[in-house]
Amino acid sequence: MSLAMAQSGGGGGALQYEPVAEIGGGAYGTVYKARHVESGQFVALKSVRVQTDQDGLPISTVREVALLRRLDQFDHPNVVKLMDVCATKRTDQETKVTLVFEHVDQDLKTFLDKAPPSGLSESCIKDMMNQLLCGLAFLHSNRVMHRDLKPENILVTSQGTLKLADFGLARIYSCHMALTPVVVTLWYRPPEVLLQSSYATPVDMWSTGCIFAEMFRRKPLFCGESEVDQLGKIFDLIGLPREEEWPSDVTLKRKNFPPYFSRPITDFVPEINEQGAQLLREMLTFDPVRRISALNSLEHPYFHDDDTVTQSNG
Ligand code: 0RS
Repeated sequence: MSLAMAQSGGGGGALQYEPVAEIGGGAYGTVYKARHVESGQFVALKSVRVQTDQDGLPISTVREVALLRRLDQFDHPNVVKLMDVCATKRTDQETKVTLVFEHVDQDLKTFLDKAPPSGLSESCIKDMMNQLLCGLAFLHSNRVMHRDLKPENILVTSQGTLKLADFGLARIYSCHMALTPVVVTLWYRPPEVLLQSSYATPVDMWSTGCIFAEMFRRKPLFCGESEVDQLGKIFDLIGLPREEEWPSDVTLKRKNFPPYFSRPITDFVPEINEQGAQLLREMLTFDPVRRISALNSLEHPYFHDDDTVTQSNG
């Protein structure tokens, strides 16, 4: 690990790459498309500034980058590849860490925006959901959660391979984010995060449910403008949770909400089939403990019973 971080001293570091265009900016800083000068290969560069103590990098950054590198060795097809890490010392108190990723041409948001008016085919949605869940099951089995899964950070290659990006740096980001007044989207946030109650891997399964619905609708499922508004939109579908289900350690009380009743998924996603609707319900479960996992989702009949119509019609 320390080897990789020290590399920029002798190996040329970020200078090996020439910037091509800005891909996007956000709470994390800016991501650039760049070209590796020697090979001509395109990469995505992300730089994060980290505050350092007397000698070198804070241990949390070293640990997070080491985790990303360890994950990368598995070479999972549905997780974006980390090709290099460069560290450039700025001052005694600040080091710039540049992460070099494989570059992918499109994000899922653009892919959905460009879909034909008739929408995505059932088989395309199934394939993309399967890939998304494979990537997530891999991250979760390595005890990494994404925390901010959304169509903008899910990438789609020209071959139709889906790849998760922008995960595993939550601690590096948080010090930066606290200082950066960017609007973060609430649309993919689960109730427990909106209520500031708990944060674990089920967080990503809620976001996955929102994205599953969006693949059919080609517009987001819950577009809240504030935490309370977001929760209201969620309860309008899943119903107001029972008092026993409401977390006890939160400031927002159940009585602040009107008595919503659960509605059929098909009110919101008319195109979804019965098994898809079942799976989606299990993803959009209020209680994170009872919410379906990525691994169990992959086992769901939605992915395995090919011909639902024929079967149910005899
Ligand atoms: C309209 C908001 C959207 O190759 C894209 C790539 C893209 C990458 C790539 C590879 C590895 C990242 C990007 C990455 C790293 C934070 C990230 C946050 C979000 C997304 C990726 C991140 N605006 C235009 C289209 N767009 C998203 C923003 C694209 C399009 C092509 N190729 N990222 N993003 N890691 N860190």
